[in-house]
This record gives sequence, C-alpha cells and structure tokens, in this order.
Amino acid sequence: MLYPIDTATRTRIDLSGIWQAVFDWEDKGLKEKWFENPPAGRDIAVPASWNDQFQDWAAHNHVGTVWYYRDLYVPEDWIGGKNVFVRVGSAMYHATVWVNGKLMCEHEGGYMPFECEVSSALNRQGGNLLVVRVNNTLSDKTCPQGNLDPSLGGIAAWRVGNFPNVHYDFFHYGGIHRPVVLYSTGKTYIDDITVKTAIKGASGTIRFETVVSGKGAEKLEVTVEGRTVETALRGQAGSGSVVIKNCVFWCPETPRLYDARFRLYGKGGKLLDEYTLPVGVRTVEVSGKSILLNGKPVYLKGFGRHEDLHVIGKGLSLPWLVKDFSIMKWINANSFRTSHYPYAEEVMRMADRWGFLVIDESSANSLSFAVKDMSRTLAVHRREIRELYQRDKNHPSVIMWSVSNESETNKEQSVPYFKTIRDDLRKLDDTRPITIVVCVGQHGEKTASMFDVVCYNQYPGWYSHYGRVEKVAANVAEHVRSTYELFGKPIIYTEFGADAISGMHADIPEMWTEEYQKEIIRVIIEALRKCDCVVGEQVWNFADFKTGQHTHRIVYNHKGVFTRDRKPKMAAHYLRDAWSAEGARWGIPFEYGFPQERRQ
Ligand code: GCB
Repeated sequence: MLYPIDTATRTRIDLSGIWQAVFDWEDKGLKEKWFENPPAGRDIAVPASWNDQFQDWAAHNHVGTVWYYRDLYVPEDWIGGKNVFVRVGSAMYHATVWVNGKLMCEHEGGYMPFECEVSSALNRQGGNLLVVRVNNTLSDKTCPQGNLDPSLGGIAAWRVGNFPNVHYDFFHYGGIHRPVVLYSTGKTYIDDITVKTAIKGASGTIRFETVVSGKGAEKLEVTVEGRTVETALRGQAGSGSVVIKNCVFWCPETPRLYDARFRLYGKGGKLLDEYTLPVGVRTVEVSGKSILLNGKPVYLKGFGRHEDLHVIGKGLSLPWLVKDFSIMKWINANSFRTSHYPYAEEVMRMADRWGFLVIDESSANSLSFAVKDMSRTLAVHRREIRELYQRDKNHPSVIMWSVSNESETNKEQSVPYFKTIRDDLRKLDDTRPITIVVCVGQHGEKTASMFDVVCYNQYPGWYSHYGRVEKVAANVAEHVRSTYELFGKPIIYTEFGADAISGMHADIPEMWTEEYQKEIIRVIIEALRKCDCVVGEQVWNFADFKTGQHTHRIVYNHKGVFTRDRKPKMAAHYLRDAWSAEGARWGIPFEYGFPQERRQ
C-alpha cells in the first residue's frame, strides 16, 4: 500500500478536521445501525485521541467504542472514471468503515494504515456519509494484549490495578490517531513498489519491483537523476534497475534521497499513473561485533520515544513532529526506536529526510506467555509484521526491525512464537537485521540468540541500586559482558535512565532530581563506551509521557530528558555534549556517529 501523494494522476483530499463523535457507552450502535444514521454527536478533532479533548472524565477514561462520522464530498470527475480510496493512517484498536451505510472495510491493530476502495458506494447526487467505528478494547487475544488476568502472574500481574488496565507503561489512548485521506487513482494504477539498493565502489544501484492493478498497462518507466529506464510489463509486474554513478550514499551525515519517478503507460502512450518515491541508496549488515552502514561501522546515539502529546494524545501533529526532529538534531542524536509500536508514516518520511537511523518496532509490547492460547495474538502479530514491512520497506531510515519489546522471552512458549515471527520477516526482507528488545538477558532469556542484534533494556540506579550511582558502572559492564557471552551479538542499550521531576534539584544527586538523572545517564554511557560489542546508546526516554494511573507514576513517566512540552532537563545538555563531535573525546572508533579511538 503506497503512501498517498499528489501526482499528475493522483489527487489526495485530507479529511483532517472537526468530525462528529458519539461515545457508545453501552455498545449498542451496531444493533441500532448507527452506521446508517448516527445519533447527534459532539465535535471532535481528527487526528487525535478522544481522551483529552473534553472536560469529561468518562470520555477521558473510556475504553470501548466511539463512532466518528462526517460528510464526504467527492469531485464530480472522480465518480465513474477513477478509483476512490478512503485511507485511515491508524485507529486504535479495531476499526470499521462505512460509506452511505455500506460496509467498506474492517481493520484490527492500532498502528497500521488501512484503506478501502469506496467508488461503488459513492453518491453522485451530493454529500456522502463516512462513518468509522473505533473500539480500543484489548484482551488476551489482541496484539498488544490488555485486560489480562493478574492471577496469570509474570507480566500480567505487572502493576496490578493500573488504570486503564494495560500491563505496560504508557497511557491506553483510543481514537483515530493518524490522518484520514480520500484519494483517487486511475482505473489502472501502480499498486506497489519495492526498492532494494546496493553499492559498489562509488556507484549505487536501485532495483525496483512494481505491481500494477487494473487492465491495459503496457509500459513502465522509471526516471532517476534524469536517466530513464523502460520496463516491459510481465503480466501485472515490472522490475528493473537504475545505476547512479558517483552516488551519495544515504547516512545520517548525508541523508541524500533520489526521487525515483515511476510512470505507467497504456495504449498509444497514454499516461495511466505516476508515482514518485524518494530513495536512499544504502546497505545495512551485521558483521561480528558491528553494524555496518554502507560497509562502515555505525554507533547509534538517541532515544526510545513515544507518540504522546498534551490534548492530542497519540494523534499526529505536524508542528510537534518538526519540533521533535529539530530537538533531536540539536542534541546530536542520530537514531531512535519506534518504542513500542510503529509510528506514523509521516515520522518515517521525516527520518528519511533528516537522516535518522530507525529501529522499527512492532506493537507486540510486553506479551504474556502465561496466556494459554496465543494463536490469535500470533495471527494478529504476523499480519502486523507483514503490514509493517509493506508500509516501511522502502524507507532508508529503517535499518532494523524489532519484533517485540520486553515480552516474556524467558518462557519456553516464546521460542516457537518468535521463531515464526522472525522467519516471516526474514522471508519478506533479506536486506535488514532483525532484533528483539529484552530485559532479562541474565535470567533465562530464550529468544535473543535467534536475532541479529540484541537490544537490551536495563535500569541500574533506578529499578535497582537506588541512589547508588557509584555501583552502576560495574553493574552495566557485567550485564554487557554476560549478555555478549550468552548471545555473541552486537548489543544496543535501548533503554536506561531515571525519572527526574523537572525543576527538582539536589547538590548531592538523589533520585527524582535532574542531577541524579544526568549522573545515571552519564555513568552508563561511559561504561557502555568501554565495551566493544556495544553499538548504540538510546536513552529512555526522549520526553516525559503519560501513563496509566497508579501510585508508581506521577501522571507521567518522568524519564524524559525533555519534559512533555519539550523543555530540556539537565541530562539533555549533558547528552548534547556527549553526542557531539567533541564527545568523541570519550572515544569510539566509528565511522558514523563518532570518529575516534575507543578509550580503553
Ligand atoms: C521499560 C519499558 C518501558 C517503560 C520503562 C520504565 O523497561 O520498556 O516501556 O516505560 O521500562 O520507565 O519503567
């Protein structure tokens, strides 16, 4: 499914704006056929979570169904002559779409786009009714899971009573979180493009495969840097390659994107479709203790993050997106992980343009393997992995897939489960490493050896060694040593840090103060840089983020090095220095990231 853009043959209408919402407290809308004739609603902004838009506790805490609707006007010339799609960037968690009372499509999974072809349901006479039913209820059969029975123990018993009842550490928002767009293509159009890139000396090769939908296409042309390659179509497929001499390879320092313009022609040279894809030419591989980007070792500096904002919740906000990327450049980060779910496509496109290396994570966060029958969760997870690959396969910024964060991978049942997921992904993509994020490396971790890189989360100085800054370095060194000994894979520290309440200070660093957070981050970074199997440091978290209600959290998780409204804490200034070119005085022999010798 290609990201919708405007071209000579495609038009996109953004349906972001004020819609109507009906909170279905008793979940009776389906029975009463609200999709044909919804009751009077209240104004609601799309995209955004429903939770924080109103002065209304019930809406804030609502886990269940909300009906969204609005009028839809379609340009006259789209009716009949065009394919018209409604595409939802994401809706949390289960969504159903109707146009003029006709069922169009359903989708499960809170973080993936889905679309339906609605031409046949459109009304030539005027306005159309678009209705989307969204339900954010999680169970032991969804991915991620939620509402687990704490008597299962383990992860299911994490922070019992957390409200809403999810066993992970971020607020369970609901709603239409990413833009809804209406777009048109011709009847025959380019349905899919896959690019893979290779480098040899100074040249780069872009290999492409396309899938065409509809009848009558005869020729496909691809133009890159003024050079056009013609491809005869075999059935509905066309493939070929373009070579760029003196190619600027994509990397954080030079995130050069080459526009590849695909043009599909029919009889008599009629232009049927046009699509432009920005392509970064780069390679990624794991070799020994290193991750190689374009053949050179790379060191990741950055964050685990969240999609989380005041009022908007998990909704996409473009000004905040630009601000966050500006801040990440300011602090000299070169990477982030889409913890703990796939982020908006707009984020991935920005990462391509700004040169961030992304660990692209699935929404399988904190899976409990005490749940007896995991088959449904596995099926949803497998589908999400296919959708994720399909959506993000062409982003040069995506250097690695992460199949899960902190699931119960110390349980036997997790082994066949994650082997299936890994094998699926490997079949789809032979160009990127795959990882899993674990936190139990020394306590019976059973899956990490199946993956190319081990991502490791550890909180000495916070969840252990309270206040004992002086104990932390040795502890980290020991964890790295034993983790490498067990798995023999490069390690990225994908989480470490400490909560700090902005404005709380102490001369002798104590827990919850900005000084303490900075010190913990500093000693861990210094310890990590002494370990040659460590290829990245990603602090938890970029910014404070909202959590469920519990005595363990003060509204937010305060491990952000920025506040939720993006004001820097002391740690941010430390990191800006540690991640600068100057920061290389702490020595790391990496071509990308830092240029100097590793300190012994
Ligand atoms: C973790 C989780 C993350 C939490 C973090 C914390 O290990 O992966 O979701 O927010 O710890 O702060 O406790």
